[in-house]
Amino acid sequence: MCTVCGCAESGDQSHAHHHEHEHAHPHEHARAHSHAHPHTHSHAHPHSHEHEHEHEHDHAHAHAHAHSHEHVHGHVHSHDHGDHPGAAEPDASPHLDCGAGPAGVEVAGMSQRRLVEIETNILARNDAIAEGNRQRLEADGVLALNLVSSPGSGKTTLLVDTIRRLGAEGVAVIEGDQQTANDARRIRETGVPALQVNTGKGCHLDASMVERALPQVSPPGLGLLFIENVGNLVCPAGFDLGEDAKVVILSVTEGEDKPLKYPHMFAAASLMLLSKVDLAPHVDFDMDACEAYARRINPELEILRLSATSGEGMDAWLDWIDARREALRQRALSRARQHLAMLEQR
Ligand SMILES: Nc1nc2c(ncn2[C@@H]2O[C@H](COP(=O)(O)OP(=O)(O)OP(=O)(O)O)[C@@H](O)[C@H]2O)c(=O)[nH]1
Ligand SMILES: [Mg+2]
Repeated sequence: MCTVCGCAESGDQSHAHHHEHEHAHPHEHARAHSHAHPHTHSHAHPHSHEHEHEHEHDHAHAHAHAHSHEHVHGHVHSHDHGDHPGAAEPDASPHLDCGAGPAGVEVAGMSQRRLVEIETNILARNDAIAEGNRQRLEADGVLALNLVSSPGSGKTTLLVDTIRRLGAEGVAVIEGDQQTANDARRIRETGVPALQVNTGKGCHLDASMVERALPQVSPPGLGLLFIENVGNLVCPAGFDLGEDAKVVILSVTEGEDKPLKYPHMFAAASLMLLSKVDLAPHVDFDMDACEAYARRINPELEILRLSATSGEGMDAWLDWIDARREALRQRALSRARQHLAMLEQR
């Protein structure tokens, strides 16, 4: 973990989604459990300094330091390290696997055991808050979608176009970025309330940030909440925010092997949007291969191809949201029926 970002990106679904085991209501992304946990990743990270204030001016190169500090992106469970599910063909060429230990990550000067302990604590706290968010959102009938991707894959552009098509009523957005309020401003231009969360050196939103943001961005009649996470294909994978589903966006300019290189995100997502397909003729990107890689990581991943610019695929995306909202309604209905039946039995 970097203690700043608290990164516990790990693909450790037993943590990231443990709520799914503990609660009666089904989450469609429970399937993330169904496969083994890839643990190949590398990560450039920010870091924690007790004397943070002393060099706040330095943030622009926060990632370039080679400090030794606490951070965990690893796994807290033991698993077979020979198993790299979803990885590309085994490569016999010499390489350094720094994620092969129980923590799934190395940090100079820290034991694997300590790393595992830190990650476990952070994720347990995060998951408890996320569960509170989820219960609150579900009780209010709000569908919350957590949009995750690398920087610039088109999250905000997609949201703006989605809102224009859906209409602004009952929609709100939480925007996560390290700095600036640019994205929240873009969203507000559509007439939808948006709250910008700046994470500073942090590289993902966590459940506590969403918990604090929610009261500020909940208009009456809220039914659909988009959370645009910090652009980062690594850390946001491990942090449950209380969302109904993670939607991973991958644009055709990024290279089709991203699901293999950054498997945790694709394992955690329920839907992959292959974005900017209007650019496909101009770039060397094999969409079929990309989808096959993504399904190798997560066989149940739903995939849609779209372009906010040309409008291609937007209807299917709106239909997907609708279906998700309907599933949420059905769950609420069935909970209400159960409750009624219980009362009648008394
Ligand atoms: N051609 C094309 N360009 C797009 C599309 N969607 C977004 N873009 C462009 O991609 C760039 C990044 O778009 P954003 O919507 O800001 O991406 P983002 O994922 O929100 O970026 P961050 O919040 O910084 O991570 C902008 O220049 C957009 O105009 C698309 O469907 N087609
Ligand atoms: Mg954005």
